[in-house]
Amino acid sequence: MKSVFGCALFLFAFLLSCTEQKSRSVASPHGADCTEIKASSPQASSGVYVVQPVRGKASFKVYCEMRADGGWTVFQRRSGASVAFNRNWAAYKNGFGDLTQDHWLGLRKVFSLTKNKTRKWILRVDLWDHEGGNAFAQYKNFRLGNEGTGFKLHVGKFKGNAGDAIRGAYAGIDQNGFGFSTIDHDNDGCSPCIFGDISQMECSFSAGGGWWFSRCGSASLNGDWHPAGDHIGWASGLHWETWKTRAPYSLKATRMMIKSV
Ligand SMILES: [Ca+2]
Repeated sequence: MKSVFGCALFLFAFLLSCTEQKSRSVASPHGADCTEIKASSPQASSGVYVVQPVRGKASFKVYCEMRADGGWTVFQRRSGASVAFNRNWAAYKNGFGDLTQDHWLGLRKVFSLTKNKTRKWILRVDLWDHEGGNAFAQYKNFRLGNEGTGFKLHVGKFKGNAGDAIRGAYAGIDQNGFGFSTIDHDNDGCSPCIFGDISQMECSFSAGGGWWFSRCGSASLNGDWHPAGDHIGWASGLHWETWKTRAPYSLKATRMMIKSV
């Protein structure tokens, strides 16, 4: 009886060690960015992966949106009010939220991905409204400047059906080439800005969150989230004013992500 028990114990230990070895051998794919991961592992599904940017100092986790047109590294997602976006410079620089849900990856990480000049990057912005509609904006040659430039936004040629809200609905509010602003870090070009009878010093204060504001402008996706029925009329909110021209309309959900080419 004792030896039967011993055998059973041995068998259990053997099976356990086999299972452990099997789980160890399944290494999750990694690469410089989600595009590289998708290219080397075409079957890889959307989820959290570790990336090590080319010439980047450190590796870090990102959410990869794996699509037929390649792997996209997500750096912004909004879908509700659970993660607050009214945060300061340090938070926008370092990132916040949950990678599998609403989050901001962090300007420093996006910079470290896009500073490699041997690759070009496409920015895709996905937008969802409260009525079941969606639209997108895509930009070639996306990159950010370093922290000394305020993580200045650079975008190239636009395509999409949401309109080019980064360059703006009218002249003088082009966000391309502007640094990032938060409530404690002012790069917005307002000192002050005059809108009708309103004088404004800081776009971040009325928008609620940080952005590459240019005399405020037509795009602002990090403002306060507002639910259906209460999403119209807010100066804060998730705005893409070349799509929702009956401004101010706060979007239901947004996603910003980049792909290397
Ligand atoms: Ca200002």
